[in-house]
Amino acid sequence: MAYELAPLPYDYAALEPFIDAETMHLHHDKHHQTYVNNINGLLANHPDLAAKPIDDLVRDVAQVPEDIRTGVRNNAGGHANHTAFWHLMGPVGSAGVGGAPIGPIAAQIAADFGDFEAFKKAFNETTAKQFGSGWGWLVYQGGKLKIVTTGNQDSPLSQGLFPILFNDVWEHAYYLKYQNRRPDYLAAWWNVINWVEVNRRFAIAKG
Ligand code: MN3
Repeated sequence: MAYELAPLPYDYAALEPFIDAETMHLHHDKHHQTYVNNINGLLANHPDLAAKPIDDLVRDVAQVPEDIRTGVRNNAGGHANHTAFWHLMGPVGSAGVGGAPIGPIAAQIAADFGDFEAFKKAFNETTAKQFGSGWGWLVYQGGKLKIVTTGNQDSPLSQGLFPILFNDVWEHAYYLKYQNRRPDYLAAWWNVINWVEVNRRFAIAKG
């Protein structure tokens, strides 16, 4: 059973003006589709692996045969990361999207970072410094929230962690609108965060 690219859970223009429709078309229809095509190609002769949910494939990437492991790491990671990323954002103006955090994650952010502004600053500064392509992540480890980055499409799932909130800082995510201004993209992105989804993920991360 091959992996498939699900449609975006909202309109391509739903994240305007913070993320533009053209970027969403390219990012979802071209970049994400390529990861899906690549992972299907890599696993064409490995039906046992191709049967796994994509998050499980990323979680267990160390068990993938060595000759295809790097390809699987990059492309299964790309498919898993982007699938989760689309749901982490929501239409501008919808309930629970943008603004200050709500629910249990709001209290945890206050406990671990002081307040939302301090958390945003820490997340943006850490993620802006990721050299080259990669992701910034909020994870829950040892009873605390922690901000980490990874290169390429590497996921905290492969380290046994369930990411709660994350942003894609590959240039394909922002270059059309923000060019080289990654910090401007990072600052704008908080306007499209779906805090309902963040809380759903936080509950899973806490176990
Ligand atoms: Mn991307």
